Amino acid sequence: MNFSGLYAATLTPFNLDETINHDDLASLVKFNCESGLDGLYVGGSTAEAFLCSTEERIQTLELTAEAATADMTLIAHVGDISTKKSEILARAAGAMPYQAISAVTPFYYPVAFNELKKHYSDVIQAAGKPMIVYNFPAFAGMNLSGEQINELLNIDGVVALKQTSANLYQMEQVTRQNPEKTVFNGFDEILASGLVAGANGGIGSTYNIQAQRMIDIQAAIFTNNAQQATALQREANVLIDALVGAGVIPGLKYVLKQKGIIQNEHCRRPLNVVTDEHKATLNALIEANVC
Ligand code: HMN
Repeated sequence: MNFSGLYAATLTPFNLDETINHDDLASLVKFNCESGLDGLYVGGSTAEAFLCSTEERIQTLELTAEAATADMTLIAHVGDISTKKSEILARAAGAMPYQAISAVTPFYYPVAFNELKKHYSDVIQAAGKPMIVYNFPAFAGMNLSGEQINELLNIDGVVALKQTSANLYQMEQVTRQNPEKTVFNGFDEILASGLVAGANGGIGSTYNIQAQRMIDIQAAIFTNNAQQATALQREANVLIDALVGAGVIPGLKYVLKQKGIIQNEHCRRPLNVVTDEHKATLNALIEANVC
């Protein structure tokens, strides 16, 4: 199966008491299914996965798969710092209608590269589904070289890479050296540049509120319209700058609530609460139809 395309990294709506709000979750999944995107990347950083228990992460995967329409490609993020926990999540995702799994490189404890390769093989085996390796040096703290990324892409069962890095030279090298693999751009603020460097699609949090713009950026690049792609990326980045200022996850939830797609904007502590100043910035962008 070809996984290339654009995917929204899903959010997990919470009630004020930090329990998962099922109605909001279903509503957001339906909204994303009607956005023209190719699929959903479920249970990743944007979903506050590392603030949730393993049971909650499995429940979120279940609820999303139930609410999603059949035309969406579903990727389950099962990454964790523990191989054992990742295997539990992978086994659960393996039994659900997900087309692939993905896992961020384990963080916090230093892991030798051989152990990292074994981690991915074990998780792939537990799921019995194709794996998308998730490289995110800034948060995961693991700075993989191009050669190491190539080695990970050559593990049995690895079909793709989610490259959340602003290193566009590495993006070009990895896509050139692995033409048969899918490589996703992971930072929305450089989608146009990532696609020019060779990415075959993107996965991002801000796609939840600017799906059409991301689709248009990809279309502009694929039709050799660099000027149009730059203009659209600049529009996108005005919004992304405001979200980064507010805190990306709380900011996205705030916008989705203002637009009536979810009713509860709460995040898991200790994530930020959006300040009045940032609310005003986001409100102005909503009023100006930027999102
Ligand atoms: C996920 O794991 O949920 C996402 O795929 C992560 C995604 O790459 C986002 N990265 C982070 O949140 C760190 C981006 O969409 C990011 O939010 C966006 O580029 C704004 O910086």
